[in-house]
Amino acid sequence: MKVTAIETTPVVVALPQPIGSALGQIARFGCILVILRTDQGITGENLIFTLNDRRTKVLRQMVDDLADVVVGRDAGHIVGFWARAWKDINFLGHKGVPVVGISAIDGALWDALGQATGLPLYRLLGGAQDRVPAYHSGGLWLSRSVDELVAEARSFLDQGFLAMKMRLGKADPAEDAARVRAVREAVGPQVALMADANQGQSEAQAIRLGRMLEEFQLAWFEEPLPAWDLDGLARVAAALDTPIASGETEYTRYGFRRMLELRSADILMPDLQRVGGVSEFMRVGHMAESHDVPVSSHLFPETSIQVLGALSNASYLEYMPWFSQLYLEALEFEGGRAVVPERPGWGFRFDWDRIRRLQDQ
Ligand code: SMN
Ligand code: MG
Repeated sequence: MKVTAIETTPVVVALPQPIGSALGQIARFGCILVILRTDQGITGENLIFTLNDRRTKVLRQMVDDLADVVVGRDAGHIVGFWARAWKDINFLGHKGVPVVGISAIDGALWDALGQATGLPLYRLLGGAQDRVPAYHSGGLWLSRSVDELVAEARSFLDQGFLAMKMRLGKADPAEDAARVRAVREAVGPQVALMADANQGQSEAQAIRLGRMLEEFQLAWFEEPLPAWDLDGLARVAAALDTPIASGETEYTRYGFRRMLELRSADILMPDLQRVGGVSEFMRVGHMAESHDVPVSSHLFPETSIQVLGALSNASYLEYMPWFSQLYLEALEFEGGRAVVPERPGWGFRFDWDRIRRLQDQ
């Protein structure tokens, strides 16, 4: 089976209302849908995006421009594609947009392989489990009042979730601590509660805030420091009992290798779009396994579930429903765990009728 074309199509997905985080306000997403065509009529799909539809054209151009690395080649030689593309992007750099381009095509190749073999990716990748614990991440924003936080946390429990994530980043750490206290009291001691600072703290602030939060038994304290400060993160991790989760802003095996060497985080959180796709997520997952470090996913629940289903050190799937409306199928949950689809490839296909309606808006 040979790759005949890579096609990209943009679509903007708007949130019902803007949300606040330490990354700033988020109102919409600029998505690039990737379709990989083959001479057998089989297609592979994938999705990448930018926050607030900013600089989306650059992502699209990167994917379009990498097509010549894969078109005309064997669609099953995914490792070969990755190695060629890695060499090809050397001059532009081995982080950022070039790696997102590789991720986009890598994921589409894996989906095409799944479609061709009839197997879900988690089975093609080895298969570890068909259920993955999931936490609700689509709420508890910094922009919510304490009353809204409590109501939203309860609604997640009513939906059957046993784990959820809130955001940190108020100017006064005592206010962050009060908000965590309110949510912890609303959900009780059994629920896994995560808190994400979205890189908004200095090392001293992170240690002080982390100490204030120890009593709430967080499942993890996420991305306290700017993503480039892996040494500082290691010191924060050493200073606190609460586990540190990080990695959504890190790239490839080389970035995660450094994190593991430094012991920057207790839980790694690769993001399928930044890590380098399915191939690199698996490499990072296995490398983390050799350090007895668990991995969680970042965004993209419909696709990330297949890689977590293939790793014995998978911790939580981040359930963020932002792009769910783009797919024909919906994720299913049972007892707080997401069900890994047994359908081919990702197990989720784009809903082109819905996508065309969004493009016309
Ligand atoms: C996050 C990522 C992207 C946009 C907003 C918030 C957050 C997460 O870091 O982990 O979900
Ligand atoms: Mg995060």
